[in-house]
Amino acid sequence: MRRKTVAFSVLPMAVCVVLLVWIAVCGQEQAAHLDYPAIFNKMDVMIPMRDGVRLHTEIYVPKHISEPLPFIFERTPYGLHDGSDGFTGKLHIYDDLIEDGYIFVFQDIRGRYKSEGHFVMFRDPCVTKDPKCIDEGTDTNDTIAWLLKHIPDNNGRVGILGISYGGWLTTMAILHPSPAIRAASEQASPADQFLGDDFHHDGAFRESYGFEYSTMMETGKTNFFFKFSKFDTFDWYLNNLGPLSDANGLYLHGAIPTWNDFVNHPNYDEFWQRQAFAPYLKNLTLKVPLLNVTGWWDQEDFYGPNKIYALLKNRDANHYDYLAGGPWNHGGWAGGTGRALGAIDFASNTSEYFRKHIQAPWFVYWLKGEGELPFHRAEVFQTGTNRWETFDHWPPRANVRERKLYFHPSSVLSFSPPGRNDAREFVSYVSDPMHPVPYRHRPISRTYGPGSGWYTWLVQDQRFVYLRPDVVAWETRVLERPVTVTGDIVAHLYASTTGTDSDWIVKLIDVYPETAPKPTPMEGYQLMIADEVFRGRFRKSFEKPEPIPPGKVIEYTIDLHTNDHCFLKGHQIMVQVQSTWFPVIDRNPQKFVPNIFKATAADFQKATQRIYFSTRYSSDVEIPVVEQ
Ligand code: PG9
Repeated sequence: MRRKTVAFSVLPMAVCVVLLVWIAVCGQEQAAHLDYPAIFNKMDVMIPMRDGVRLHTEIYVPKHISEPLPFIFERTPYGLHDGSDGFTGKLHIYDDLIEDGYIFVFQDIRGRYKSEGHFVMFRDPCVTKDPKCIDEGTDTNDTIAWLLKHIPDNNGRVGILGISYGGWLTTMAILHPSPAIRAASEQASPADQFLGDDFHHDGAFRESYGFEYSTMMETGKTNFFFKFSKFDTFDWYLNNLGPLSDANGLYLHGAIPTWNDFVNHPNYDEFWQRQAFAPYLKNLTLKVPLLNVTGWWDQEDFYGPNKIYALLKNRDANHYDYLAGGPWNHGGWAGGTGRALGAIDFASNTSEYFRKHIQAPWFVYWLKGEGELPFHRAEVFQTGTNRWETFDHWPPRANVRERKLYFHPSSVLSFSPPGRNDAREFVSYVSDPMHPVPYRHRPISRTYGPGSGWYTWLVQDQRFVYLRPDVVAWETRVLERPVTVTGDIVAHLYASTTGTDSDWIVKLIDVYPETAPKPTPMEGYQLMIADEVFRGRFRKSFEKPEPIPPGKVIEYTIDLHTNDHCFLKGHQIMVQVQSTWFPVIDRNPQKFVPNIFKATAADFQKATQRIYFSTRYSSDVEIPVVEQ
């Protein structure tokens, strides 16, 4: 089917606000969209599931069909939000698929918006053979069975996809997929809410996100935005909320189930392990081709898609496991051009490229049998050089050498290990939970909202905290040749604290040159390339936290995840270390308490931190360097 009519209508901002994951792209570029009512007939139906609960579903069937068509099926907890033309705003992100010819299906999941039933955040998958057991996979399969029977002119094939919560729904659906599912694309699906996605990173609680997301989803059937009494939520979380133990008493009154789960499951117990994908995916042989999609600066679910790809690739005899990665924030590939993120310009339209040259041909091949078999396992965009690369193995093995960037005295970072002359063995700073380091520029407006800095905080210039007394840094000399980092990055931190618990945050940064004759905002810019927090109590086990012996030097291995970035000639590589990142990460009291959600104001204390770089305790960041 060819594109026939193009109407220059612009997605209204109000729609952007409720679509959440699309908000990142809304308002950045004015997009021209298709004239959907001219292309589709719309059906609005309630589809019965095996337990009788009916799910609200909108079906868009092309008016002019010359051959049976496959379905593209997306499920969501965020509502379908029909525009003034009566058509869902969700169609806007599918323009590049629409022109290939599909029947589009959008569904509110159980208990959300116009669907019946009860919403459960991350409903567990059925593990029994009980035919009445329901989960997100059975709801997907029941809907597909209904569609195949009731919608004429379908070719019997279904492609499922979704971003974030929608990506998680997609991953759930491939555990026991209907045979009609012939292609799936999880995009930014969380994989583990304790180790790396929305709610915790390495056991550290994502306070502002956890609070705002759980209240948004569980206050009613539709999205609710918590009303802060202050614009600067840094101030609100620090002074109005204070310790997490006051949240229920002051604001939530026990009414938000997911918040209560946070409080009752402070460790990586069975509750979190059951929700994580590793137990389900590590032994799964993929029956469905899967395109995993990840953004290098995804502020919500970067861990997830990379983990799902990695869990599946080892048993992938069919070659069904694919990865696409690019310079995007959460969902940024789905709309807009992807030419820039915040102040960072990528010199080409990366999101458009993904939609036209990766996503569209991939679905066409599997659902319509047209085009060529997608061959490469991974297609990723290398930032710095700003070019697309393809790989048969990801992370690549050929021409890559693990190298360590060692910390030295006088803030020097270098590939040489510390020598005998390094007299000063450590640098120290005081971490004060009453004066935490902000994770983005203040004022920190609420997470989701028009103009919020949330969507681009990972690319904010880190000079706003550089040289704070509680942020320490190491920097290489000006690079005489480029250093390309492709693959997994790991920090090894030797550190001590005077407290009995502590957070360690490591940021790998590309420092732009200070050279241009005319000042530009990019001169000296400090761009984070990789970052992570590690909660010290979990250094031996995420299940059984232990106090840190005060003053003892301990090695922390911190996974900084994967990337493809070139530090260009003339740039410098920097590492920053700090112990607070507020309010995206809750404040560690720095005194071991059994459950931080129950810590009171009196438990929070200052601590003096030391980061070591001696021959015995040589802290470093290990990077996979591509040999030139
Ligand atoms: N990052 C969102 C989310 C997914 C799953 C659980 C909690 C939050 C989202 O954008 O859907």
